[in-house]
Amino acid sequence: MNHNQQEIERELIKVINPEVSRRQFLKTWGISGMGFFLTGCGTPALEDLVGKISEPWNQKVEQLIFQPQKPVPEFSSNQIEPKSLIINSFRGTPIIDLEKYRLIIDGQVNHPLNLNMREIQSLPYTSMIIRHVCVEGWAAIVQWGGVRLRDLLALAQPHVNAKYVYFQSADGYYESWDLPSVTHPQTLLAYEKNGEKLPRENGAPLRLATPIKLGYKQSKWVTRVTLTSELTNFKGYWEDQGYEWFAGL
Ligand SMILES: Nc1nc2c(c(=O)[nH]1)N[C@H]1C(S)=C(S)[C@@H](COP(=O)(O)O)O[C@H]1N2
Ligand SMILES: [Mo]
Repeated sequence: MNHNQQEIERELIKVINPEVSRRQFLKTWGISGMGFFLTGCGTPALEDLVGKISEPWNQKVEQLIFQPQKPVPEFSSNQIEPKSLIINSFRGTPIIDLEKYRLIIDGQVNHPLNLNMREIQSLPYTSMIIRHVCVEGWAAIVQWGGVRLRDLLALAQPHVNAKYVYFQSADGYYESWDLPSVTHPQTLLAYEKNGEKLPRENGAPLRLATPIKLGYKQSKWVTRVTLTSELTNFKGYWEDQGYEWFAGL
């Protein structure tokens, strides 16, 4: 069974703010939205926003973000298996206009973000060599480079009641995660694979990568990250067909 994007969006709107209509929703959070990085003069620069991290906000999330979570041991560069990562896309590779591409972070946050790739790549870079495991019976040791999701959440400042994170992808794929897994130091939004610019079929410009969850949790072509206090009837593309939700490794 396959759910369409509008249906998923409607479910998400219900948990974010039951009162707003879809149109209002799009106006507030979407293309014409109130993100911090809309072009034009007078909008706060990334540095200004980073400065605001010292303001009080969700203590629980702050703890999750800054407390040391145990890292998963990594591999060395000579262990990378460049041919083993099998392309696994339920609907082919979507066409994304990189000039227009934005990553939206919204929902239960103080500062919704609307970032282009230049802004994302100006954030601290992290590289890791980990094993990707697909339930379909294959695995691959891969190097991923990108930004820690926890750094993006620190900028967005989650509300006290934020508990889950929804990821929407350009191909209609969707996923939901628990917050501690999202703030794990090895959970990245990656734009690099095995030392090269992330290929389109592997999720360019931005995909999830982590050593703590199965392959199907690691959304490719991520366009939107939405924090919520509840899970909806839609938990994830594979989960809604019976796969396990937590899917930890
Ligand atoms: N948007 C999107 N993300 C996705 C998928 C997909 O079909 N669409 N497939 C998932 C599955 S099952 C796996 S194993 C990995 C595969 O990543 P790769 O194609 O880069 O090897 O992507 C995951 N993320
Ligand atoms: Mo997979």
